Amino acid sequence: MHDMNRDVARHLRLLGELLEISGKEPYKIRAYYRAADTISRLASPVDDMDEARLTDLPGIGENIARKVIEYVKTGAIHELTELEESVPSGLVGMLDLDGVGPKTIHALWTKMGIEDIAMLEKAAKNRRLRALHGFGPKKEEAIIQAVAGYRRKTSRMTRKEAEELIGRIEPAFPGKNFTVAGSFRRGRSTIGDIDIVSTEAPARTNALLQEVADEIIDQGERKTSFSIGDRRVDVRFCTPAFAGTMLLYLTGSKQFNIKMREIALSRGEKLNEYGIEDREEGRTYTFPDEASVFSFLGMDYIPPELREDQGEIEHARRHTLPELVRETDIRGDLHMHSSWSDGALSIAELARLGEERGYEYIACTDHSASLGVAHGLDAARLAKQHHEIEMSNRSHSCRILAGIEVDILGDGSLGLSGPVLADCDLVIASVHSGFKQDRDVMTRRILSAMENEHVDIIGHPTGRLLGKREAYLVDMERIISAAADTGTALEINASPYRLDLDDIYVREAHDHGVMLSIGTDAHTREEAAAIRFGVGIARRGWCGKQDILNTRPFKGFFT
Ligand code: DGT
Ligand code: CA
Ligand code: CA
Ligand code: ZN
Repeated sequence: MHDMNRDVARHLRLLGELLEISGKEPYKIRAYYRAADTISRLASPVDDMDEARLTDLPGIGENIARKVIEYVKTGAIHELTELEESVPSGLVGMLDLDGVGPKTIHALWTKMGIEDIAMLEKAAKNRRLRALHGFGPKKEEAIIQAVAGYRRKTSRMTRKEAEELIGRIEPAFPGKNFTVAGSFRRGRSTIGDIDIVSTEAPARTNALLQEVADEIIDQGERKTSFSIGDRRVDVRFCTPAFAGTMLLYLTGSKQFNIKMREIALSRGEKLNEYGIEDREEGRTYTFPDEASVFSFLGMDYIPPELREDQGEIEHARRHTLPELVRETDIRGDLHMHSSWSDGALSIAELARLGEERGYEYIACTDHSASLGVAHGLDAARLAKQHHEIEMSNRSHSCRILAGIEVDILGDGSLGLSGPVLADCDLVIASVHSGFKQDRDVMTRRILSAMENEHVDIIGHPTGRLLGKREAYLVDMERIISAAADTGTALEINASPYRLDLDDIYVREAHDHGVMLSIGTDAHTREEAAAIRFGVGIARRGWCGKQDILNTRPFKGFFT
């Protein structure tokens, strides 16, 4: 369809929907829907139709024809703009919910004052909708489900959710011959959909997928798409002979693929999923793995985490790629909570967990007692904790560092006094309250924490919670340059719900010579394994071993 026709149809439909939401005359509304339908089916573009030609079309009268022309000329329909401004802005968004139409929205709004998805969800969960004519417990439940589905569709997955989904999909690949590609393989902090390259027999996998998929979107010998838990999965089948180019293509990113294809072209070669065609020789080379593709093109192997067309391709051609930090380089976790505050593990359990993970040290960084965080430690309890840590360190090879995660208060001062902080081995300072401050205030607040001589690390520097809370407003450029000046490390909080700092800031920090520190913020055993997510982000930020604080051996850690 023509872009313009699609836009015009969408705007006419929205005009009808808004009229219906506001409770206007039904005949007028139907006219807009009908006109939208007509235009969306039209073979020729409306751009160059005059009023006479438009009114010849079925269902389009003078009034609507003028609106079409107005849209083509100005990119807007005045009446629609006015209508949009006259109703609460959240009403239209409710149209995105499965099974909720303009008529329902009209009733919800006028009879219950519901103006957006959040209010609707709350009313459904509090069982208030059933008071409305035509609504019952079933409909309430359907709305709760529709909101959940909408949230999943519009939000990206955490890496944890993606891993859980992959675990559910695995049985469809009994030979284990599959690789998860796409943004997941590149180590991105959030995942849109899951892409898989498989060398298994398509027929068998397709049959097995019937068991794990919620809905098969499209099934074939070359590719299959399905949904699971409202998430999308794309599978590409290939033979081992050309798995290299297939995996390279499906790992992306798109920008990376485009640049790689350009490089091949400049050599007189055509790169695609199936191989590299030498146009002069008229033959196609195939590659069983990615390494052989890179070497054929005269490049060093580019780790998936760097494949974003951010300079890595040029470095690979000049053989100057950095050596990235690996999970095995990590000698300890610099952010964990114990049962002294809101964690599940005792100090001794932390030490044993560290031994199991092969760590030399773990920083126990419980919360300080101040506004906002439950079970925080005051100076007296912190001193008691230090005693317990000393005891543990006598009998465990994994040393516990007596750390603290101290609150950065609203005015930039810290939740514990200087002498108390001086007694700690490691001080993380974090914002846990007053997220709504404006950019300049927040920036100065964090800067003053960095200037405090006792602060070693700024915890989760932007404060975002993926899918739940936006980062607070803060000037990261200034934070990064102050980190360089004061020698304060910035945390890569490895929790899959945070991943904060994210890759772009990590790269910037790295470029400014700032030290980064990876901590899981774990409150349980399982969460300690999140360190791998943090390492992925560090790699995406071009960090080597030397850029990460906790690759340092325990001896020399404080020097
Ligand atoms: P996502 O799913 O939003 O987290 O991000 P990706 O990177 O996984 O993107 P997706 O799933 O749309 O596509 C998977 C890979 O396929 C992508 O990383 C590169 C490749 N790809 C997708 N679309 C294009 C395209 O238009 N051109 C080229 N050259 N490659 C593409
Ligand atoms: Ca994807
Ligand atoms: Ca995809
Ligand atoms: Zn925290």
